[in-house]
Amino acid sequence: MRSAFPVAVATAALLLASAAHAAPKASAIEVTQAWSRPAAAGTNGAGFMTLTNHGKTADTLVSIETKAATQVQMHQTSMANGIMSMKRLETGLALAPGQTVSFAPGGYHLMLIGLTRASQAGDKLAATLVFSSGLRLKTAFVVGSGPQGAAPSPMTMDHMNP
Ligand SMILES: [Cu+2]
Repeated sequence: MRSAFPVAVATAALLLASAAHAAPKASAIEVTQAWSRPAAAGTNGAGFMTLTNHGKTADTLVSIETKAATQVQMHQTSMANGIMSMKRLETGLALAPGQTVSFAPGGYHLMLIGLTRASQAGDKLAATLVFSSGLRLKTAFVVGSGPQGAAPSPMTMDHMNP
């Protein structure tokens, strides 16, 4: 039975392929309330959202991919002695099991550096959140849907003079 080996190999390949294409299991990380502010093309925008880790293992948001900006960085705004400053989260943002982290004005935010086009209220900036586990979470930042609606962003101006 010379054919037994090739058949076994083919079956194994098939099993691997079906595993890879299995319906994506419900993601352990949930992203909610993703929003941004209206901004002009070429300027820097900010993205906000809430992340919840429903899983049993820690994961880290390591990068954000989007066609809406030339680069996306994770920043943290902090206030010390009345002076606001921002620092880049170089190693990403870790989420412990059960932890919820909000990106919100005055705290964590995504810097959308070099917006590729103007965005106005109602637009959706599609993005993919990439985690250290390999999880890729698609989301959309809805422009003008945040707590301050379509109000202009004082933070955007801060970002022009980092
Ligand atoms: Cu920033």
